[in-house]
Amino acid sequence: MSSSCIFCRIIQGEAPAQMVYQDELVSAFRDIRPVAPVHVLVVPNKHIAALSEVTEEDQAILGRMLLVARRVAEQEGIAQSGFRLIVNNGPDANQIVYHLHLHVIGGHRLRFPMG
Ligand code: DGP
Repeated sequence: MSSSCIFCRIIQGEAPAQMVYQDELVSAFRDIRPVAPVHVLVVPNKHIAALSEVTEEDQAILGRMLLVARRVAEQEGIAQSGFRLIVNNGPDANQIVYHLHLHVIGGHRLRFPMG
């Protein structure tokens, strides 16, 4: 945990967020600047700065993040209509928060490709 990391503070309950799911490995909460009707961030409870920093040890966490993304999509009612998962890694991808997170986005027709 890093006290200077906003997502660590949210996970610890020290900063406010609309939490939609939490277990021993991951947390999921609504993005503060949603780009679609559903926009949830799935994050590891452990502080990992970016996908480029993960190791073999993090395999269970990474698997859980995908399973929770599916669960969130079902909870939010977009599992059938469709949704997109995004991981921004580093400056060229516009990563702003350096705590690994999976964007779960849906609820309307999404454009693709982008960039
Ligand atoms: P990224 O570019 O992938 O690092 O996106 C970071 C996302 O995190 C961005 O969509 C906005 C969101 N975000 C930033 N600060 C906060 C916060 O304090 N609370 C919540 N819920 N979301 C945040």
